[in-house]
Amino acid sequence: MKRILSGIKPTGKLTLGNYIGALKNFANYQEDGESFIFIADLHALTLPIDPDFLRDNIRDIAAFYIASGLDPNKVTLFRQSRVPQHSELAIILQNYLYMGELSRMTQFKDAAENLNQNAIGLGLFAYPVLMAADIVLYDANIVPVGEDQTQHVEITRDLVNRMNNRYGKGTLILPEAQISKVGKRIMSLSDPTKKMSKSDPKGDIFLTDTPKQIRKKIMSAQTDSGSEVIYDPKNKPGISNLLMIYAALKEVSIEEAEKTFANSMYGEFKKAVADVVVSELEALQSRYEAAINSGEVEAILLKGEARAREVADVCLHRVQKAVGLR
Ligand code: ATP
Ligand code: LTN
Repeated sequence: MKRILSGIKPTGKLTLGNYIGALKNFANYQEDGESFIFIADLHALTLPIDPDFLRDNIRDIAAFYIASGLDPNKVTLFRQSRVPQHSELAIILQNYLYMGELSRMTQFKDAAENLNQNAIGLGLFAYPVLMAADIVLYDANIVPVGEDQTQHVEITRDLVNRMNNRYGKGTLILPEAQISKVGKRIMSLSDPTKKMSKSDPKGDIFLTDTPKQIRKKIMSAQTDSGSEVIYDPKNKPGISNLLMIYAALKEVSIEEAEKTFANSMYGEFKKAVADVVVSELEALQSRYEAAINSGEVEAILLKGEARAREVADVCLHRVQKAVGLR
């Protein structure tokens, strides 16, 4: 049976980008194999974050996992920091990823650019080591993520090949990124040349936004010159982004979405996009409230963590044995 693994860092309020690029897909995979979906709380510490804010974000992601349709009886849901095997394996694996390749990672370069050179934590630099540990620890075959995470899965694959060449085939399982065709990269509504991301909230739609906020943001989203609703990310990034959002939520192809709006003006098109987002997020929010009010989130995580520790021990022991620690 295939193993599926993914996670989200609790660094801020979840966005529509997180939902379309990651969250929404997790539920689709739960019937395809054994899924491990976690909250990457250790990764959230790689940039400065307020402890109470972090705690709130962790709880929110857990509730959104449940709200997005992940069934705790089928999927193992857990906090990364409660499964010490992640840290133990990362300490071993850090010896097999090299300074040169780590310093070329785009996410590191982008984050480091905005920091004082003397205040870049080692954890930020070593982020891919921990992420590789997250993935291989569960012998994951499939890693559903947004497009921006491809490089992290690639470096994990390099590491797996390196370990397997050195210690024998089967020491680690080779994972593969799964990136959804529609919605792999949702852009900011205020600047459609930039990714919508929770750490740069300008132009974001948050999963907790009210219908009024959502409509306002979409109706004032930056669009392009001309009046045709066509998919052309280079020349029409704003309209293309809205088409992408529509297609992803309606689960239709971009071509089908284009056809639907072939005779529409921008205003009419934006209204239709807003309707779809509002209806999807209203339903999601009511399931989110139900999850929080059920009082069961903590128990679900504790159960997931017990299971995750059991599964993780198998790979950790195998690696310890391979390298000579057992
Ligand atoms: P941060 O701003 O803190 O870096 P982020 O909003 O980019 O965070 P992550 O926690 O890094 O989000 O990502 C969680 C998942 O959501 C990843 O699989 C990532 O690829 C996906 N994702 C994030 N933003 C987008 C986006 N704009 N479009 C599609 N997928 C996205
Ligand atoms: N780096 C990812 C979060 C993450 C992750 C993982 C995703 C940490 N470990 C393992 C998939 C598999 C991000 O969302 N920025």
